[in-house]
Amino acid sequence: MPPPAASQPVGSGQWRGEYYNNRNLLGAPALVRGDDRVDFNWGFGSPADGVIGADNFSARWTNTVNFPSGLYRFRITVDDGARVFVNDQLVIDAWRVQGTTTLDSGEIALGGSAPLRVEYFEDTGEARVALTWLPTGGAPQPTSTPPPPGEIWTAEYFNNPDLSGASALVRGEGGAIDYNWGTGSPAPGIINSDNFSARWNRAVNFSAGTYRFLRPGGRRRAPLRKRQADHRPMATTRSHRVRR
Ligand SMILES: [Ca+2]
Ligand SMILES: [Ca+2]
Repeated sequence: MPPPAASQPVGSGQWRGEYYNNRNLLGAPALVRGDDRVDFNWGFGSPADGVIGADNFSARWTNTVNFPSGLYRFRITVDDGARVFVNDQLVIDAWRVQGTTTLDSGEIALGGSAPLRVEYFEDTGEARVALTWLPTGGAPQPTSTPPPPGEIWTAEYFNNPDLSGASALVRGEGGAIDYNWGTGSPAPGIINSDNFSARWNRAVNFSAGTYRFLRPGGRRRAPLRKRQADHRPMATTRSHRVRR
């Protein structure tokens, strides 16, 4: 029979640390406590004198961490073995008897909160484990990018009816695409009153579903079936062509 688990409070934001007096996370933990970081160098000692042995023990740490959208790389430095899970996916497998070893994950796209889990075991001799992560500086996934503040359209105007060549004017425009220029120009002195064209682009957040795009006052309707089933923002660009 394992001894009753010792339990200490796990604070908000802390890692929940479960410690076992065996190498395989078996049975009930002998100790549960909050740890501020997964960053320990116990040397020849124990994580908890009198409760956990100095050899042949294991531990599991779990936490939920909020990540700004982007690409990340996780790194474990460990003696002896460890596994790292992000979103319940194994991203580093270093589960073996070994002296101090450092291993990196591949690039992982994250945005918002993600469950993290580290599993660790000590064979004999010295014991240490440290988890870190860093943004890789890679471009965030387009599907995780929120729309720009103020929901600004990028408007490009062309002095031809075909959106061809370089635009004659590019400007940000807030609000709806809802203009009545009459016999005038969208930008007198820059854009003609006739034979011009324009394109508006903007990222829009859509909840999952099917949408119909309507032209106010027009009879044409263009259905768009949203292909994504999750709730992440969808980056989309829609071209709206105007001839007058
Ligand atoms: Ca040891
Ligand atoms: Ca060791």
